[in-house]
Amino acid sequence: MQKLQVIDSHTAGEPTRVVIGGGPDLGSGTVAERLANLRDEHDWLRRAVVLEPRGSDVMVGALLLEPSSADATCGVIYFNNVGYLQMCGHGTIGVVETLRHLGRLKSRQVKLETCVGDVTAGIDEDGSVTLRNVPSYRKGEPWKLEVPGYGKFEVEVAWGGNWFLLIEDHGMKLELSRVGELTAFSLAALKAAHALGATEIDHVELGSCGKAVGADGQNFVLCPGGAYDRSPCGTGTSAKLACLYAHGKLVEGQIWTQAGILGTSFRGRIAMEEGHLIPYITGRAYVTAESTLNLQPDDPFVYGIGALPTTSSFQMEA
Ligand code: PYC
Repeated sequence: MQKLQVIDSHTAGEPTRVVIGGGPDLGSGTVAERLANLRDEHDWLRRAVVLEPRGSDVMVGALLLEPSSADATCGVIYFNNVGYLQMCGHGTIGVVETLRHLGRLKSRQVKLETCVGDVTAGIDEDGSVTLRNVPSYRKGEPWKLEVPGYGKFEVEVAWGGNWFLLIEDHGMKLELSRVGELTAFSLAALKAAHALGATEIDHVELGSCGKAVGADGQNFVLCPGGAYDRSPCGTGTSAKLACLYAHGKLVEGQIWTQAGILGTSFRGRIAMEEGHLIPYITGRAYVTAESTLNLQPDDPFVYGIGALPTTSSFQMEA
């Protein structure tokens, strides 16, 4: 029977399941090449790790790899209920906390290879992790998007390691009790943006003032696969910082506290380095379990339940 060793954690409420042993040999090459191999030849691993009954729609998986350069700690591939993520901010904080928990860090500084470039992270005195993300930017100017059934909204598109459609003036309250409405609106907006050819966008970020939760901003982030991010989303916070900078509302070094829908928060700031806007995101992760996943060949759901009428199929219709 095949077995996978995993460590579970959550970062500001959003879970990460790190696969530390038992995965397939993906050969050598860049993380992007090994991701293509995992996706094309071994997608069973993603399904077994994050789908029900072992996982759930909200679970993000992270497969650790041997690094391809000597100065990197490891490579990492992120995945979720419907496929592969290019980067993951909360997941990176979870991976670093997992490596610390396992005693695998030689110093408080970590360099991880991802399929969109190297990211570095440092463990702070209080146990939080500060991630130096990939260069981020807003794509073009804000524009008006007609969302059928809802109206016309000013939107922005930004890269923070994943592609985000950001909407601030949506007129909806960002409250946990309204997750159904927020999800339905986000899916409709995503569908409208895709219909206009912006098919690279895979996350929607609804923003609002964060005063009620003691932050500068609050967000609701819908992930590919239809689950909402329980954390303020590391790549989403990076995209937001890039938009704030483009509006002249954030300067280098200024701290921006970004709360998510649960009211948990990340601290963000930007630095201009070699002409690029680099987001620094600080958050805290907690290890919640160390387990072995058993993959019994006669289990009808050994590779997960793929056809439940969950938010995943909801997303596919969008
Ligand atoms: O923190 O970047 C993030 C993220 C992406 C999807 C879920 N979390």
